[in-house]
Amino acid sequence: MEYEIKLEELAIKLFTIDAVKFGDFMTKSGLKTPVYFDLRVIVSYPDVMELITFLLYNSVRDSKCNHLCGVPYTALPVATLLSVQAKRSMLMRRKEAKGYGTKKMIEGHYKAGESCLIIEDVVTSGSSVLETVKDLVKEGIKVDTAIIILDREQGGRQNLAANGVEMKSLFTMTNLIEILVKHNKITQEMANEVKEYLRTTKAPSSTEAVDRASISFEKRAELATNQVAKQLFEIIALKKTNLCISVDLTSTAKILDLLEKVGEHVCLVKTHVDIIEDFNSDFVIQIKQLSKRLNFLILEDRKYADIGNTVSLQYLNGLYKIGEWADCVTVHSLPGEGILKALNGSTNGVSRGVFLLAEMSSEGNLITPDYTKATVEMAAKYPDLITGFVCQNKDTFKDPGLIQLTPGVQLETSGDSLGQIYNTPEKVILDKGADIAVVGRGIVAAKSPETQAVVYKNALWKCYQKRISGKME
Ligand code: 5BU
Repeated sequence: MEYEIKLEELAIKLFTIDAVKFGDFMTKSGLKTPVYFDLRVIVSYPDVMELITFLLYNSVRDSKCNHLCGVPYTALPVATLLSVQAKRSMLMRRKEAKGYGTKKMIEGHYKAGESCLIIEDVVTSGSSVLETVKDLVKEGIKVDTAIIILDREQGGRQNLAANGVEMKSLFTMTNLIEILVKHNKITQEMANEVKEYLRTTKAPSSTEAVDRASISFEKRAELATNQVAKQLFEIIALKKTNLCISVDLTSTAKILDLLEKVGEHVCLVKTHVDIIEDFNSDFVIQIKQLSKRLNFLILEDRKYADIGNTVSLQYLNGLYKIGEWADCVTVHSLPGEGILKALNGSTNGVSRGVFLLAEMSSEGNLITPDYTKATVEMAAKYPDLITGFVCQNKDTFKDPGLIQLTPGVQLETSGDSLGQIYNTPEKVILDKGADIAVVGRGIVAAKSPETQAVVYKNALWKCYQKRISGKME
């Protein structure tokens, strides 16, 4: 109750000090608006600052975040007061990088893998919040919540949600206006005019999305929520290779012989266990030993596509008992969420990993943009299980803690006679946003697979380095 009373008190005060004005105004972008906010003035009113701190305090206290960060400049003093009161560390984002020394955008003491709560005054499109989020995420800091004084209800909430940031606000514009009408500060007619304006004027969809492709693999390891993704990012960074070999061979001896030669150059080995003619338990022991010795993970490209119950049987039983040796598997989203529910969990205490198929490399495949979008949305509900997506495009997903695995890679673009489409390492890493490139016949069918693996490894790594250095033409 005290909270409600104080909230109304704040609304009236904001009106009284002209932080909220009604009439005919022009926005920065030249649009007409009947309501105008300028919260920069609040610093001159200690009672208003105190009220805002009081009202935001609980959200900060209840958050598990390591740090707070105010969006420059208006929210900085508010964040400072909250930081002191909640005894929570504050970070500061620079508006411009320093011209000398380190190009640091975030000031304060922090470590990659820590989390940060965003504080902001007014959100219209959400782009200012996202600029701050972007710089924090680049440092490996997780951001999932933004606390706002006023939500203008013009699309900011949706834009933030699309970037994985939940917005909590003291007021929405509608509810602020209702309070002001109740206290006879504005007429019902004015309230209706504002409501009509809100109904018809939306902020454009924000383009300030976090660019996962510009973040280093070391930092992304800290942002991963699935243990297999974290491990894979770490292996990639340590071995300096984002090459996955697809060992599409039909005898265990040939597979083991190939891996002995190329294992040190790859981060991931992709198998199709059902094409092996002499599969046996000794093969499993040997490939696991190789994976430990040469430090790579194993992805069984099983492409599960059945109802949850069948998939859980296929995963743990039968001849192959895939769940016992594969670090991760590929899964279709086609059957719906049941398939993820079936796989969610761990085997013998070890976290499982799933690469969900969001797109395919083959010509004429029936996956549509809506299917891809629904697949990414489905994955968001299983942060502990999803390692990443098998996909072909950078825009398919945004979360920097997930991995883009892209098959269909060869040094020369072409295809095969059965619909496979190939892209070069440059194209998949620099244009298409791949984190790991899958190469099968490009290496396996080469005269010297070992030499060719090194060629692919170096080409892919060079592109990755170029990508994170930001020097793309
Ligand atoms: P290739 O020899 O480099 O063409 O082998 C590509 C591998 O990736 C092969 O094992 C396919 O089953 C796998 N693959 C693919 O090529 N395209 C896709 O969209 C998916 C998997 Br999903």
